[in-house]
Amino acid sequence: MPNVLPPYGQDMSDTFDLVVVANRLPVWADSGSDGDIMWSRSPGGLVSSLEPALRGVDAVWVGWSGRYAPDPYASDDYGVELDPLPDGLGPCALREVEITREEIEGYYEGFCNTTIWPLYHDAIASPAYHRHLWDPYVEVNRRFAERISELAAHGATVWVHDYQLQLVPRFLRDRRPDLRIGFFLHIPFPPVELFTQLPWRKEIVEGLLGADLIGFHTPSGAANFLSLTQRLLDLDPDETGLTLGDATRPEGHRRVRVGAFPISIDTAEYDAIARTAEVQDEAAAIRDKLGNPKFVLLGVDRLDYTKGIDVRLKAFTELLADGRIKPGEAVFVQIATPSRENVEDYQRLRDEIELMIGRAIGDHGLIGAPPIQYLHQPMDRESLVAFYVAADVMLVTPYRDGMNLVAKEYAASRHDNGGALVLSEFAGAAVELTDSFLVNPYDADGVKQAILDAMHAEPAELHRRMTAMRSLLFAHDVDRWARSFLDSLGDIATQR
Ligand code: ADQ
Repeated sequence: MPNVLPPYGQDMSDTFDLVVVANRLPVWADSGSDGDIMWSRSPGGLVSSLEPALRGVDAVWVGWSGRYAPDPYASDDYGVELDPLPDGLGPCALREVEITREEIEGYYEGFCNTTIWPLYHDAIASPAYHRHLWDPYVEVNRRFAERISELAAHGATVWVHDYQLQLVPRFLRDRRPDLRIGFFLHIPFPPVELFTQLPWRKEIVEGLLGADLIGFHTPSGAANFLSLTQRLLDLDPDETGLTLGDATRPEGHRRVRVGAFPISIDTAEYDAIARTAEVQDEAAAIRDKLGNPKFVLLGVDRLDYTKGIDVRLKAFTELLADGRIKPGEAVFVQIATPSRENVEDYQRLRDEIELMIGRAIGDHGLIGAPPIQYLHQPMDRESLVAFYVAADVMLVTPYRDGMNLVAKEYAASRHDNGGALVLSEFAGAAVELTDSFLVNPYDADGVKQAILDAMHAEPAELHRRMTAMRSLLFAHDVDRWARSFLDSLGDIATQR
């Protein structure tokens, strides 16, 4: 398959055995100041997560490219040569779904990020329920389904990802009952009491039930979904899914399997990167530049209000104020990737976080030795791993998180079996990483105590905890995640 993103409408004859569908394509278009489009690898780790599933298969990735339709910079040749493809994509073909600027405002910035995202994260921010945001969500989901049905070979496997595309399974099944359809949700699925606030709750549940397999990160996400099917649609779920018996549908009786598939990382790759001399040197240089404090604490997140960056900043600042962390004893480094900068809640969050950091530095800083260092910038993987290697304590304190890959990346990078992970109970990762220092992010004193416990634990204790977490991550890596999802989907389809 050539490395080409073809012009719209010129690739109708190609069909594929595996169709991966996500809001974003793995390559991303940015408009340069001269009007040219520049292509880069998309932010976010879905590409690396799916790489094993794409290897050696006749696959296509369907998504939005970041350019608006109709493209203001369109030339005669709307296609673009992508040679070489970003690492890890192998020979996967890419196909774009056309979305206008206005639709992105309603569908993505609106319904996805101001309705679904907060609602599914415990309504930490108030979800917006607006009909003018719902309509573009339906429209764009329908367009994805149309595009997929053009591209999927007869009997193909379609794997739909995440909260932006919850209606796609139903729309797709209506058009193409021959397909095996899997859906995976990367964020938490909320409890019934919260979900039922949504005016379009039935439509979303019915949309998801178009899939053969619906995967969540945790058993509680799966259980929440199953109880909703009973409450809203009067269905009769069991522990592993439900059987739909609708004689009016072309497929008649159909089993939908629902389960937990906790995503993971390429553990061996993080381990290998961390072992390189370059990364080891870089880690030593980071500690050096920080003034070689006794303790380096680290946070790494997208700048998102769900991540509890404020939780750890408050705890660390109070520990300085209480004198339980001495001046110069510890430095807290917070790395935050810019995120969703067009959404108002995110603009406000950035101001709040930066105000907290400024105050803490003003109140507790020494000349030439601020207790907090803040980087609001994306970083390449090697540099990130160098920070993981340099950090004595990793702080992962989300109010709610589907999984949280940073927690796993930190443990995978600690081939010395050192370092301590402070982890929120409300991250999906807490189900597996029970040897971390688990905290309730709403309990300020508990978070402070856990940070102190992590800083002062005996090396043998840290070694025991880290060894256990690493062995789990080597056994359950991302390769296994992708294979187990696709194998389960294959099993169901053959039982049909
Ligand atoms: P995210 O909310 O984006 O993902 P997370 O799982 O932590 O959260 O993944 C973030 C990724 O971005 C990590 O791989 C991390 O290394 C990277 N990253 C963070 N800061 C960075 C920086 N400054 N520069 C470069 N890279 C950076 C959603 C859900 C999660 C779920 C994942 C996967 O919200 O709960 O774990 O999907 O399903």
